[in-house]
Amino acid sequence: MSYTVAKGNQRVDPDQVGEAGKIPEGVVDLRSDTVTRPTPEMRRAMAEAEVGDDVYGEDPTVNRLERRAAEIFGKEAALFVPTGCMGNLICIKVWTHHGDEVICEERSHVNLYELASMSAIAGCMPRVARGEDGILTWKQIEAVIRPKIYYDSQTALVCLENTSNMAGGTVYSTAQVEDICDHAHKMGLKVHLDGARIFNAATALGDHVAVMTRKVDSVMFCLSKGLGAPVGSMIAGTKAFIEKARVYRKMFGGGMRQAGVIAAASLIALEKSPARLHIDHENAKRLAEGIAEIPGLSIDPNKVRSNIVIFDCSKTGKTAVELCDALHPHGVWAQDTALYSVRVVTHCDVDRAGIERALVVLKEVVARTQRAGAS
Ligand code: TLP
Repeated sequence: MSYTVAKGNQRVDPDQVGEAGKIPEGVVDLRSDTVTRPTPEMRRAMAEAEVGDDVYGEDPTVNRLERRAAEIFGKEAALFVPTGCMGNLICIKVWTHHGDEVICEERSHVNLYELASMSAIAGCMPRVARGEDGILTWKQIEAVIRPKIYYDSQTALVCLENTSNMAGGTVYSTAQVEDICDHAHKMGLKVHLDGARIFNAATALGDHVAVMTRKVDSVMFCLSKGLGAPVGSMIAGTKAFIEKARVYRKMFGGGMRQAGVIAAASLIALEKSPARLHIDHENAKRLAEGIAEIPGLSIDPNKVRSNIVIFDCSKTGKTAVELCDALHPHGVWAQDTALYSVRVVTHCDVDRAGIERALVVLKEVVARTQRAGAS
């Protein structure tokens, strides 16, 4: 059996990637906010970064990034990790034992897109619940908690995702998160927050990440998505938690050496990018409103609160892959997320003109596929 990158994901021919890996001129790449390129300021900071061996704790730039992240999140400590997946896995590993269950939303990243690492590596079972628009309530969580009986596997952790990616970037309010934390803690359960896009959630709520994550036991957030850094995520929590997390980071192969080179870009992302995320949200709203007007496509723009737009294309008679393939030659790149679901994500490398162009192309391509279907 051979594995490939899904068609909707890999749109640049790896043998034809241009100079410095640039997306071809004029392409509106809406596949994900992971596609963003470092800004000139980030590249300069990377070139000039002070570095040391981070496995020895000697990289001054990584240390600065970790202190700053902890400070921003109001947590005792933070740890720089290569990816969001590794960050989530480390947190799950710290809070659980083999044989435990982890409660998460059905569409959550830890359940669907982390190659079952919580089972394969941490030895845990995901126990899923379905939340409306990806948002779990305590009632839904409580219903799947295992009784404390010795012949039942035990629930150890609740894992929330804010924003909820595959539910279309929906947002937990701080009150909802805190309600879950209060109840979970009373039952001796820990709460981990996959906050890959926590700054998008903060922008949507007009709240501060330190307030939003006050009660969670650990939080992971990504620097390499909407914040625009080329690589990296952070996890944050108590000092004792981060001490354990550091051990698992090394065990999972994530001990980096002169990582200050990438931490330097991350510091800029952390300080500067949150303030501009509202632009991505406004662009996502415009995109959703435009998509809602295209015959054959369905989305409720009122539900779009951050930078992710997921629409249904079943009425076009085309699958999501077929639609993404049809858009591609016209320079609009989108990603299929289910048979008839297409995801478009706004980010700092797409401006309003790009959004308008994507809408024109989308309208024309859908109309053409429907005409072709009718003839
Ligand atoms: N999300 C990617 C894909 O893996 C789906 C994307 O394009 O959105 N948590 C959440 C909520 C995420 O969306 C992602 C990545 C991760 C964790 C993992 O981050 P990385 O890719 O850095 O391991």
